Parts: sequence; structure tokens; C-alpha cells
Amino acid sequence: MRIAVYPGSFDPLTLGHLDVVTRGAKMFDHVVVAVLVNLKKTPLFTSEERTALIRESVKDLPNVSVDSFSGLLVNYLQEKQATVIIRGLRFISDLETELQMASMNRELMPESETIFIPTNHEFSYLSSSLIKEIARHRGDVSRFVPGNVLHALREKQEERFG
Ligand code: COD
Repeated sequence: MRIAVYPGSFDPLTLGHLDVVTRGAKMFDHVVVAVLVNLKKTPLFTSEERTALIRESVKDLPNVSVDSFSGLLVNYLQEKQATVIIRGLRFISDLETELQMASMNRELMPESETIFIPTNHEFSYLSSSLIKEIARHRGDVSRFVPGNVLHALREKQEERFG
């Protein structure tokens, strides 16, 4: 069974991420979307919230599951008996850091392989940080995120700024 892991911060999930996982799910027997629990950064959504939002968004993809991880990605791959890492690529600037990470992960786990899925051009300019910034200023992000994420962003907005 070919298991691939799609790791990320997903703070929050955008339609760009969703497109990558949907296309990845057609290439592998099983895809695990793995949410990083980053203790150093303070995300807008907790890892539990991000995991729940993604789970709801991928519920129609039968070979996709959602989990969270902390520590090294390669250790998580080994735990899941996966060797493939899925990453999305948007701009040439993504490539620099992505190649560095792919090389380091292969150094740490030689049997691992990173597969890059190029962004769908209609989502190429989407990033979680831009979405958060627009939402913070009460801009319309409904075209960029799944419905449940939109709802959750509005709730956070109310919680934080009233
Ligand atoms: N279209 C296509 N792809 C997209 C889009 C879009 N619009 N937006 C984002 N993506 C892609 C990104 O390029 C990325 O591949 C993926 O979706 C997830 O993006 P993010 O921003 O949510 O996640 P990142 O980049 O913050 O994730 C970083 C990791 C969690 C993978 C990394 O920090 C990690 O592996 N941490 C664990 C510790 C570790 O092992 N470190 C050593 C790594 S060498």
C-alpha cells in the first residue's frame, strides 16, 4: 500500500491546499494530511481546530485521513510506514525552500521521496497568511477557503475583536 503524507501548518486550510490533497489522493492508496503542532509559533487555530476543519473538508475523499504531529517529519513518516511526502508548489520562491527541505528529509531518511504537485493556477496566489490578514480586516475570503473554514474564521474574528 502506497501511503503519502501531506504535512503542513494549514492555519487555516485553503482551497489551494484542498486541491493538492484531492489530486494527491488520486495518486496514492492513502494520503494522511498531517497538521504540525508547532509549539514555537502561535497559530490562529489550535492544532485540534485545524485538524477538525480539514477532516470536515476532506470527508468525501475516502482514502484521506487527517492527523497531527510534532517533532521531525521523518519520524512521523516512519511511524505511519510512509515514504512519500506530498508538497504543493506555487512560485519559484517556494521551490528554494521546498528543495532544501526535500534534500534534508532525504538525508535524514534516505528512503523518503518528496513529490511536488504544482498549484492549480486559479489558487496560485492563495496562502494561509494572506487569508488571515484579509479576514482580520473583515475582507471577503469566501472564494478562497472551504465553507466551514470561512465560518470558523468569522467566529475567531468575533471571539478576538468582537
Ligand atoms: N497551492 C498549492 N499548494 C499550496 C498552496 C496553494 N495555494 N498554498 C500552500 N500550498 C502548499 C505549500 O507549498 C506546502 O507544500 C503545503 O501546501 C502546506 O503549506 P503550509 O504553509 O500550510 O505548511 P508549511 O509549509 O508551514 O509546512 C511546513 C512543515 C510542517 C512541513 C515543516 O515545518 C516540517 O516538516 N516541520 C516538522 C519539523 C521537521 O521535520 N523539520 C525539518 C524539515 S527539513
